[in-house]
Amino acid sequence: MLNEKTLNHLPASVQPLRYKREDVGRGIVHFGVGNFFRAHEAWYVNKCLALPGQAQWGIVGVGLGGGPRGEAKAHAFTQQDCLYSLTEVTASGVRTVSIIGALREYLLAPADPEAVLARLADPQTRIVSMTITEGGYNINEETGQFRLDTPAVQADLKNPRRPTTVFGYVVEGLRRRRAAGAGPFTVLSCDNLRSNGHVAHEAFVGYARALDADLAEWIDANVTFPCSMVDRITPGVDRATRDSLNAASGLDDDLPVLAEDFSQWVLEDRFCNGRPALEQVGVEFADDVAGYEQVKVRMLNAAHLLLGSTGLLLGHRYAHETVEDADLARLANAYWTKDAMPQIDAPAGVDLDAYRTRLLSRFSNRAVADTLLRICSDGASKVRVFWTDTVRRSLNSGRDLDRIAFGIAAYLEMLRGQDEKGQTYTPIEPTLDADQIALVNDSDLAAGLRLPAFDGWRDMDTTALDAAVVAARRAIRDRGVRASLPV
Ligand code: CS2
Repeated sequence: MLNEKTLNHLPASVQPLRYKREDVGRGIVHFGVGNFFRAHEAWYVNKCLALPGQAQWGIVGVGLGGGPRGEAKAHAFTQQDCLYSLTEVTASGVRTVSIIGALREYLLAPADPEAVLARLADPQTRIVSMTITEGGYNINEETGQFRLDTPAVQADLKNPRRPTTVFGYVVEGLRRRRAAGAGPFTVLSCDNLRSNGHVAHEAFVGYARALDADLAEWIDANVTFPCSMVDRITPGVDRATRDSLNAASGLDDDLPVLAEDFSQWVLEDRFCNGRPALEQVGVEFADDVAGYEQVKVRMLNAAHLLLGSTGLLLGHRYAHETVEDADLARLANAYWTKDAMPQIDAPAGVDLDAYRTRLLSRFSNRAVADTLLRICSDGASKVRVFWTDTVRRSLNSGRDLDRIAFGIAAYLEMLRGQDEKGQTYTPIEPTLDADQIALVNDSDLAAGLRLPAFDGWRDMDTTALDAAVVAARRAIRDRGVRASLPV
């Protein structure tokens, strides 16, 4: 088993740690220790730890979800002393395996809330980062404000010293620090959101305001919320993938992660209490992170959702199958060149056409074997984040709405859980209840447009768009996906 004892006996092809594990401190607390975080932030920090003077920046991972799954995950991390391997694979199949030791400790919040609060309050903690998903910030899309009315938030507001949400934990941690004179930490969102730092600011200060106006003011004045653009395609790892990763690496790792070789992180340099020397390990610092975010979300993520929905309906299951399908590659190119690229204000130096070509190659990476169900999971939140800007701009400019309407139609048809070959699959939609999902089976093909996914442009006149979505759904059903592609 991979752990500190076996670290000295790694297969020769595996890149070992380049620092002493026992020297690694706990400068960062991270909420949401998923595969993406383990292949992205933890990978960059792992490289930093090998640089002189950087040992303090180890990471304490926090899992908020309890139950058997949460417990099993915590157990696996503990067994392995929080070590795991990352396999990076190029589009031509070349693999590099390295051990990541940046995760110093893993805390399961429901099992020991006080341990998490103590870490947050500890002056050693200087950054609190998070990957809590696009839909995880509890923001009302129409008002842009933090929602105080959800049961979990209400429970934390009633019992703020024993929180259960990330908002409750972080704000209670900050309350303790303020009381002890320990100073603030940076709150760093690493989710795919437009202006994720501003969204995080709204969420955490919004929660604090409902609790204690003075504390909210202190947070507002002292804590920074840098925006960041994060990018690395990281598939889920099931049992079969785990076994094949271990067979290839020669390791016995219960928690291996797989990712493409590409990685990008663009950050605003606003850290109120120091930061690792990330600029030395490939992280870019920029004032205009929103520009990079726009490019990434509207080019990569939006196309992912479009290809994912359409691909599933056609019977594909993996991302690479969609770009190997000439019709779908044409669809993606049409979306990029006609809908996305003309409307994006790219930061200086970003060549959108080169970015597009690169995306096609990244999506074609077979060894990553990224599933379309993962890509479409929580589509209800992703539509809002990935498509809203493009839809609003298209409605405003009077452009043709063909591909956008088709994308929405394909997403709604995909939610029905059956492809054109009659095979069924289960879409993953954690924010939709059964009644909402049932809207996609209503005989009125416009009913699906009532889903909250589409709230982002309800203030506009959408008559033409709605009609085009209904027509595209009808065409998909009557003529099939291929004959309905708007390219
Ligand atoms: C995907 C992303 O799930 C999705 O929406 O588009 O997870 C994508 O793989 C990452 O954002 C790549 O950085």
